[in-house]
Amino acid sequence: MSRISFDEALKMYDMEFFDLAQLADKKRKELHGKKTYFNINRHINPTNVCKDVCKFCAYSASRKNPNQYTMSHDEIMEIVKDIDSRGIKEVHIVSAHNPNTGLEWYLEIFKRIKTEYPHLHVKALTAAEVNFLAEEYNKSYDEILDLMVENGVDSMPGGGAEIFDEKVRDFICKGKVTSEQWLEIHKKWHQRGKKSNVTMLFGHIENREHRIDHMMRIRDLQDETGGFNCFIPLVYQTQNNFLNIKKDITANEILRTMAISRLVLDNVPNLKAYWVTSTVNLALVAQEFGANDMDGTIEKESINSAAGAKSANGVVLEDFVQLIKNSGFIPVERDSVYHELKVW
Ligand code: V47
Repeated sequence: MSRISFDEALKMYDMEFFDLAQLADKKRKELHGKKTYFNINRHINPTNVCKDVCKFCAYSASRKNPNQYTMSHDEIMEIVKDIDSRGIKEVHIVSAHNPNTGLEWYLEIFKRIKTEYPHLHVKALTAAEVNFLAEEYNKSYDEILDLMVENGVDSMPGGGAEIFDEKVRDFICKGKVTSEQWLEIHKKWHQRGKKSNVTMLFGHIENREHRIDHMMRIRDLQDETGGFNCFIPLVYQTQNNFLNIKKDITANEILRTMAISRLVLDNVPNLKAYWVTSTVNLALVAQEFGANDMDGTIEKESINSAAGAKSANGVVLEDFVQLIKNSGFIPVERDSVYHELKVW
């Protein structure tokens, strides 16, 4: 089958809803059957002090959130000790762009975790953080990426992709990593034989064309490197931020976007329904619209919950598994780079 073009993808938004679902489901079944992946993970957000001023962000302490915090390494290690004792396998570490800590503070987090808990998978530093660290400490991307590898980062999360269209990007997060830089950083990471994810923030001021353009730019890089494991459409959360979007995107539009991304991104193996931003119920429905991954149990989440998502305390593993089963899919625990660990 030939590849879906920009225009064809755009037209898919006008398809009959369930015909679109069926097309995406066919692709999902070819790739994954009825399996839905998840992992047992914990998010840690070590600081919310941020030099940047993204309009959509409610987490950053420099804007609407006056409660600044920066964790000490000992505090972080206390969390890691606790999660390791409970069998959690991945720590997903995302910080704000804190100009007060020094580069070593960031690197020491990974080094200490990897030294004391070498079996834990460290997923850390978005391309936005990599760009911030490179600019702040006068380093090249290559130097920062090498330091990440040396200090124990295993894979990169997909944060900071927002919307690649330059006009929209400039409006919602001017000054942060540009689209070109974001893609360059991931390309360099993939060239080191490492894997990463890629996100898209939607449901704010962008339109359908911007979303398709975003998907196309991902598809192009993936053709070159093959390094993306997963595409994660993040539904914009409306509270406590400066974008001031009063109207929530509809469930219909979210599911259409998920389905179209499953079809356009024919070279990205996994599509994540990130329950944090879509709600658990819609994430379960998204399984019928091409999604084959539900992220994980998460435990603590600060970035999206600051903007209104009901995710501050994660989900209970047994409930999560049962929900996937009840919706007619097979819950499969995976590791951070999509090796299957256990069929639940
Ligand atoms: O890049 C910030 C987003 C992202 C809001 O790689 C918001 O597996 C919605 O990237 N509404 C960080 N989203 C989280 C992230 C992520 C999450 C889970 C899994 C992975 C992965 C990556 O959160 C940011 C930004 O796009 N974000 N504010 C908001 N108001």
